[in-house]
Order: sequence, then C-alpha cells, then structure tokens
Amino acid sequence: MPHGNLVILTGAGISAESGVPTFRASDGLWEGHRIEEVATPEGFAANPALVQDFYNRRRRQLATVQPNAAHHALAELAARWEGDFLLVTQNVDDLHDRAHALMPPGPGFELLHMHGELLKAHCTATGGIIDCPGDLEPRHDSPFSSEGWLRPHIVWFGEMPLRMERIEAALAGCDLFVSIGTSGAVYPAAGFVQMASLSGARTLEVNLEPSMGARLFDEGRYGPATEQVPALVD
Ligand code: BV8
Repeated sequence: MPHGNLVILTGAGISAESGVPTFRASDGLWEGHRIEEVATPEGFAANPALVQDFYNRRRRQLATVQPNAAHHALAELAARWEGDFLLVTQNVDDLHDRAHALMPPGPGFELLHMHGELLKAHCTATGGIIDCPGDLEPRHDSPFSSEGWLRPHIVWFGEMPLRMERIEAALAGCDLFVSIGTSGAVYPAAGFVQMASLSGARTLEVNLEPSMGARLFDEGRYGPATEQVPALVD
C-alpha cells in the first residue's frame, strides 16, 4: 500500500490526449492569439471582448472532452494513497475533478488548481468566486458588486498563482515529487522540482519528451501520459 507524502504537478500534457490543446506545441500561439493579448490583466483591460471570447470558446470546448486514462490512473492512486497526496495542476480544465468525482479519494488527498479554473469566474471588485458554466459578456455584471464585473477565474501572467503557501508547505514535506505533462516553461511551477529536491524528496518527470527542466529530476519516463501514468500507478 503506497504511503509517505506525495506531490504531483500536472500540466497541459496530461489533457492533450483528451483533445485539449497544449500551449506550446504550435508556433507559440494560443489558438491564434499571442499570450500577451489573452492571458494578462493588461490584455483583458485593453480588449475584454477578445479575452472573454477566448475563454468562452475554451469553456465550450471543455464540454466536449472527457478525462483520459492518465486522469483516471491518478484518481485510482488517490483512492488508495495512505499518506498526504497533493495534486497541483496548472491546468484550468476540470478533467482531474471529473476523474476524482468518479472515484472518491482518500482522506489525505487534495486537488489544487494553481492557475485557476475555466468553469469559475470572479468579481473584479470583490474577488468573489462563482461557478461559470457558460459564456461571459465582455463586461459581465457581477452578482457581488455593482462596482465590478465578472472575469475568468484564471491566473494570468503577472498575477500570483493561487494557494502558494499550501503548495510550498507540501513541497517542503514531501517524500516524492512527480511532474506530469509540463514543459517547465512557466514559473513558479517550473521551480517546484528544485524546492522538492531541497527538502530531500525523490523527483520524477513523466512527459512526452524531456522538458526544459529534465536535468533537475532524479528520473524521467517519456511517452504519452495515457501509457506512462497508468504504468506508474500500477
Ligand atoms: C507570477 C492560465 C509573480 C492561462 C497560465 C522571465 C523568467 C522567468 C519567469 C518570468 C519571466 N517573465 C515573467 C515571468 C513570470 C511568468 C512566467 O513564468 N513566464 C514564462 C512564460 C517565462 N509567470 C507568471 O507570470 C506567473 N505569476 O510569476 O507572479 C507575482 C509575484 C507577486 C505578486 C504578483 C505576481 C503566473 C503564471 C500563470 C500564467 N497562466 N495559465 C490560461 O490557461 O489561459 S500559464 C499556462 O502555462 C497554463 O497554465 C499551462 O499549464 C502553463 C504551463 O504550460 P504547460 O502546462 O507546461 O503546457 P505546455 O504546452 O507548455 O507543455 C505541455 C507539455 O506536455 C510539453 O512538454 C509536451 O511535451 C507535453 N505533452 C504533450 N502531449 C503529451 C505530453 N506529455 C504527455 N503525454 C502527452 N500526450
């Protein structure tokens, strides 16, 4: 029976085989847009219609995809893991959430979306968070305040990722750190392997190919997540 304290970080690569586009596979464009246009507060202030449309389209696309064997393998692991297990995802899709809903995790498990969630919105005035299954208007009225409006509950570039204290505490106390499906291009997530190593954890990278941070890991296993993650969990 698995035990000890585990931290797993996932990125877009774990959702790729579900049909969710990754970020840097193509020519550095996100569905035809430069990152600066659609994933920054400045981009949102400059062109709210473009940014809301970008997220509205990704939200609609999410309804057409399903968790894959890698998501389900992590849910199986969480169901039987006896120690602490923090699953930190950079992904804003709900594929991990759906997989774990089908297979209730053990008491020491927590899923944490450090870059926010596509199916949530927050108020620009109060920060109040609300479920957001559908489209947002460019200046969508907020139920929390007449002073603000609803924006995607997404951490944009230049904004602080969510619950960093919780993540750092878990990294400081973990025995094993596994990174799955991330290019290691974005900080602070790309630095988690070093924090885990400094606290004495064993570190493993699982990815389609060696990431930018591959040399920082004790071990690497390469291939599609739907093959590598079930094999890891078994
Ligand atoms: C912050 C939400 C400070 C948006 C995202 C210069 C140097 C270093 C850092 C910086 C710098 N300039 C600026 C920074 C900071 C910046 C940053 O890191 N920039 C990078 C680009 C250089 N970071 C930030 O701004 C962060 N905030 O630093 O705040 C601060 C401090 C105090 C107070 C206030 C602020 C915020 C970063 C969050 C940005 N938001 N997402 C959205 O989703 O719309 S980031 C975005 O990239 C996604 O979340 C994504 O998850 C993340 C990382 O990408 P990956 O998940 O790794 O995806 P990618 O496509 O890159 O790679 C996929 C991998 O999967 C590949 O390796 C591929 O081989 C593999 N793969 C593909 N298919 C498969 C597969 N693997 C297995 N199986 C397969 N089938």
